[in-house]
Amino acid sequence: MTIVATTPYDDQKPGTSGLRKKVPHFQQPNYVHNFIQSIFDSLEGFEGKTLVIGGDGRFYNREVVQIALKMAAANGFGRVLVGQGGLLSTPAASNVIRKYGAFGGIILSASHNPGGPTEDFGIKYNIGNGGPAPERITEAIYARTKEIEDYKILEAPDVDIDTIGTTDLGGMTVEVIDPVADYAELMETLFDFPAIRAMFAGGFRMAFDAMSAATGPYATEILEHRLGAAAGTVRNGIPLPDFGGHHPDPNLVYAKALYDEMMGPDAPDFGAASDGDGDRNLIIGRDIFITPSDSLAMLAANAHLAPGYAAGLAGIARSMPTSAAADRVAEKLGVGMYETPTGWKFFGNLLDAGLATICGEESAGTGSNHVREKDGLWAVLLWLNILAVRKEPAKAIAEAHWREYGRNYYARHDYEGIDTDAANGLVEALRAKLPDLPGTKVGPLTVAAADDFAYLDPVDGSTSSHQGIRILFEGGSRVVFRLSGTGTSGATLRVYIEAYEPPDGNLGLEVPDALADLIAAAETLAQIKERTGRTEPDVIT
Ligand code: VG1
Ligand code: CO
Repeated sequence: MTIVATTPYDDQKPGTSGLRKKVPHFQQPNYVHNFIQSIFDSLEGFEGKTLVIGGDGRFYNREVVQIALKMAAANGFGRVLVGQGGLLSTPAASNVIRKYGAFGGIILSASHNPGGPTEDFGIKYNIGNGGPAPERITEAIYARTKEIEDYKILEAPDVDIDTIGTTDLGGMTVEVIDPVADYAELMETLFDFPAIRAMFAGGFRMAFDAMSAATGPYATEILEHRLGAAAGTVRNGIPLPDFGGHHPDPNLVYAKALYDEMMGPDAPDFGAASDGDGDRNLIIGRDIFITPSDSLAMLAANAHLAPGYAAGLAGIARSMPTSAAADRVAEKLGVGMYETPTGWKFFGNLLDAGLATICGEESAGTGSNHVREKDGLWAVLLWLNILAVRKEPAKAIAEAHWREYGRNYYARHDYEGIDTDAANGLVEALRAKLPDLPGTKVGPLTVAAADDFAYLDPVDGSTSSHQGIRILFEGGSRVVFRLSGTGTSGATLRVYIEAYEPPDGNLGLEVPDALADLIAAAETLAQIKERTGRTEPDVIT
């Protein structure tokens, strides 16, 4: 074991989901080592215990796996479970941590951001429940990065991570595991595979875009091999270090080809896509895009149709910017509803305490208590299970849902790579005017309430403030403003827009029409044009 002297970097603060930077940034001397040592220095009691390591296969994944292995050995871990080829989707990593009782895990991913020598990379620590480290730990890691003086590493040749089996690394056991097997087995316990298999055997056609990212091997094994979907159902199924040059974000911009196909004359019955690390999902039925917020609500309303949820839900949780569609389902089911800040780490306590069974975010993340991360393929399989039982198209299920609960029209407008000072100024100005807003008119709308969202965790009593500016209008519509915590260049402003139509209201509007007054109000309130110089969002989801 070698102790290497190092000097701190001042920018290793974990964001919404770990530390994310451009690859060249991570390639600075000791940048990766400093961060991994700071993780280990912030933990206690892992001597001899198991660590899980895996990533989404993007550029630099393999190199960092080797560094993490040698540092884990030098720091005293007893065993590391690493996905073959260094690959583990984020939900699969969460499952492996839980299943094998690991102390924690290091997940290498920048999720839905592009990969390649000049694109994004990320490192995240997950705790023993399989979920992202809570803020108390990420704050400790950040504090440590600012004063780190040395790190521990084993001087050893690289470990063969491509061959399944067990090797020794300086007294630590390294087990290279099949990244798919445990995950596929878990899915079989949750869903009615025979019913889904029968649906495919009956001619049901599906298109799944893995976006040349981590989900490919999982989707191919589960959909095509175990469920009998036609060969070719999974597209872009081989994970590539640069995702084939694509942007692995499953939304209507980057998965436009799939969308167009699903709206076209020869559309398959069901379309879906996942992101770089496999924790997000896009759901498109024939002739209908299901917004992630709606998908959460519809999955929650129908979850009992799947064996894993037949006993019903304990509760539902959603991030604050996610639409309130799921709230209406929780109300009808008579179960708890929890509203958390953005980021999956806030769901961990609710899931561990048995308060929530299903969680979701407007950013295409849905999941349940089966792991402690959001899970793209899980959401797709739950949809398939529901379709197989109800024997109706996704569109009919969505429309029936709206007729029962009403419809939350929803869109998110992203302004990417804007000047950081301008973005902070915009948020500060909004914050300053909050007390005066209630009662004021913005176009045809009247502000009912406005605040800066703060969260009190009902399980551990911790608080998180400044989690987004909420402006609620009379009638139940709202606009939310927050800055992204996952970007790697400049700032990204996210504006979340939601309008509610009751069951007897107008359920068939085009989304931009339904939201037009709110979009105008967002501009008036935040002065987006004036402050950022942008007249249009870069991405609308
Ligand atoms: C975004 C999403 C958030 C999600 C996070 C991580 O964060 O808005 O809902 O949990 O990404 O997802 P932000 O701070 O940029 O808005 V993933 O798939 O990157 O692990
Ligand atoms: Co992701």
